[in-house]
Amino acid sequence: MASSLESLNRWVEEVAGLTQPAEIHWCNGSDGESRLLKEHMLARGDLLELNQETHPGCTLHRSSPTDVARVEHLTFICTREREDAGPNNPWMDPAEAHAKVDALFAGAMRGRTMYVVPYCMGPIDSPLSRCGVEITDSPYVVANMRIMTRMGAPALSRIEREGRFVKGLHSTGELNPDKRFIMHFPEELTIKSIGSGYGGNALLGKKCHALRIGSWQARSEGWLAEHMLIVGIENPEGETHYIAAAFPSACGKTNLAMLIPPESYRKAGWKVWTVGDDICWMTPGEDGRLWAINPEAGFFGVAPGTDRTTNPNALTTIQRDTIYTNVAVTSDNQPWWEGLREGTPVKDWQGRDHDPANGPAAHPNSRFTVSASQCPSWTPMAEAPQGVPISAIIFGGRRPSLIPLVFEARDWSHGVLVGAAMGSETTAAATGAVGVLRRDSMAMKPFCGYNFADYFAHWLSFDKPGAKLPKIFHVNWFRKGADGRFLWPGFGENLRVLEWIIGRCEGRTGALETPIGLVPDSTDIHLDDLGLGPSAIRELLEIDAAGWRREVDAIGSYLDSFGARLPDRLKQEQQRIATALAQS
Ligand code: SAT
Ligand code: MN
Repeated sequence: MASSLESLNRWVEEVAGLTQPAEIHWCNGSDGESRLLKEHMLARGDLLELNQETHPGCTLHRSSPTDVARVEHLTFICTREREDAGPNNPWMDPAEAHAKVDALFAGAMRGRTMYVVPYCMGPIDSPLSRCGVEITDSPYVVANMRIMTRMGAPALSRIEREGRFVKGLHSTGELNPDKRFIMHFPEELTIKSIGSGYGGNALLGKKCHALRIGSWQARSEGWLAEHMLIVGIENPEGETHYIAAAFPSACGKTNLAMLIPPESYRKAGWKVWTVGDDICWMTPGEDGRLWAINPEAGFFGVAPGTDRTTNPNALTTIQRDTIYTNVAVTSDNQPWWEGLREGTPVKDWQGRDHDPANGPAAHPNSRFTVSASQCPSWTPMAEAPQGVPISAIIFGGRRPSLIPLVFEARDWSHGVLVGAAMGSETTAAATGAVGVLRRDSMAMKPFCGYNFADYFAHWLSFDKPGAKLPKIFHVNWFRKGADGRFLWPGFGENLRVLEWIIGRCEGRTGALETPIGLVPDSTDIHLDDLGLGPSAIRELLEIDAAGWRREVDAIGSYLDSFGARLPDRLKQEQQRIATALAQS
């Protein structure tokens, strides 16, 4: 099956000419195709079968030990003008980048099958969705793309109808970190990725298309492509508010998206609905509100820490038909990771006999890939072509000190500053040091496909007459006390914070004005039956003026690093807060 779209056929031929595959397979996404692919991978050892009694349909993939996470230093934005990529991105001249990777792609698929994977990001019939085609020589990538996107014949039909698609070329190459590049050409709507088979580097629909190229498309078309979960909170009156929340990788987006309400809330009738756990595309609707879709169809979640106590919905979701990557296994071949209370690992993520001297049994960035529809809290609204209306946007990161449990921005401009100023400790989702505080604006530092200064301006541009924008909040679940322990219990209890946020959106809950924004008084937020002492509550909600003066100075220096392209309004917001703090 080739395509009726000439430009697609031509590109596939061109790529085949360069990479020299033994054969070409156009993926139709059918069950039969998927079964054959799985058998092929099991035969080759790309996949290992897990315990089919406890985990029917589940398999394990062990990646190359040097290929376990995103590689930000090898991920380039290749725009004609360096300034368009901004100081937030590694940049390479497009001609140089093409020459560099094309040399690596030459003959790279010899002896391999080249898969042509048409996919749609978002519900197949949604005007907010966008399509792409990934060419890859990795059957593991094909299997993951089938779970993570709407892949196959319906996507190809849409592409043929629309005549446009994002081109993504991928090869695992030699899996050599010295010959690994993830190149983005936003002006050509093209991605070229070689030398890695890992998630965000290789499943090109995800970070490469839905965020880096997507953010570029969004800017020119007037929408937002964001690193956000989408969750619906239904109150006892049966009204559902949808919230979009940006946290860096491995900071709890999946847990928040699948939250199970605490007992007393459940009894009162609160419900939580999962729309997405990682990416959100938002567009202003005719009513002035922002309407959001989850462009993905599955979860590519972090396994470690996932347990019946922390995220029971996720654990149920991944009980069947799941691809596990780099987890450990028990003696009866069940998947295992740190934080999972049941079971004992006997083989580590590299397949060695487990020895704690070698480090954790599961890789800290080990993952599960699973269809979102298997999640007990999944809502059919995730398939709604018009998306869901967003009531609140939340920003947050891992901040052990200073940042209170929750605060609300005064207005949209202040909210954009709050997002731009986000900081978080780094995690194992990317290679490099873990636990280092860095600025990660809107959790998009690794994912914004253009200059952050222009991105902030784009965010500000949504504030126009007739707009009914969501309120913007900042949360911090990761605050630690003097003893180094987390002050906040997190997980299901986070609903208490969401309840306050929804109350603010409906205008029925109080807040105190402070120089940094609106903060709940301990009586505004429902904490009394939580067992936290009054001093912990005070610490979680207090504003340390001296600490904040230093923070706002640091935010000022960060904003200055974007030079003259930074919108004045952001700097004015920062100065307004600095002045208010100086007077407090
Ligand atoms: O980039 S991945 O898709 O591998 C996961 C993440 O870091 O959010
Ligand atoms: Mn992510």
